[in-house]
Amino acid sequence: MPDTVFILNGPNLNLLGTREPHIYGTATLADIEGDCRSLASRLGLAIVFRQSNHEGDLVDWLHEAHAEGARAVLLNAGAYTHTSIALHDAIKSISVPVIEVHLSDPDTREPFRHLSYVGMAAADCVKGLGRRSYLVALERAAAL
Ligand code: CA2
Repeated sequence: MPDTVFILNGPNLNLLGTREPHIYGTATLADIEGDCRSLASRLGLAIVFRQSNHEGDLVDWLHEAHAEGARAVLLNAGAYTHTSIALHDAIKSISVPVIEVHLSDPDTREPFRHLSYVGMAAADCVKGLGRRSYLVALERAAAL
């Protein structure tokens, strides 16, 4: 699947659009998936779009993206960004480039969000653009 981009979303992102709109916007994850599907079809890319609240699912899906020969992974690991050495190691263990994605800019928020284990292993990062972060990251994936 060389023209496939996996877009993986971590904990609590299934509830987007319901709380904290001043930080995350009003779009739901389904809205963001729709944005990504429209852009992907214009770019000639297929996408696999998933969300899980479980760290191991995200690890398994990174391995799957590698096994399937995906072009890239867009990963919004949610709070696991700041805690997960397992995700860090999974990113390092695959040859598929991973682009870290965030709706908000964690660097301008609480200090505990300033450390990113995902970012230490990822090839690139797009953050702070709200739902548009995903589209900018998808365009970068298409250019890889
Ligand atoms: O800005 C981002 O995209 C984050 O990855 C979102 C995570 C946060 O832990 C990261 O530091 C930055 C949190 C997602 C929480 O999702 C919510 C969904 C509905 C209502 C409130 C939060």
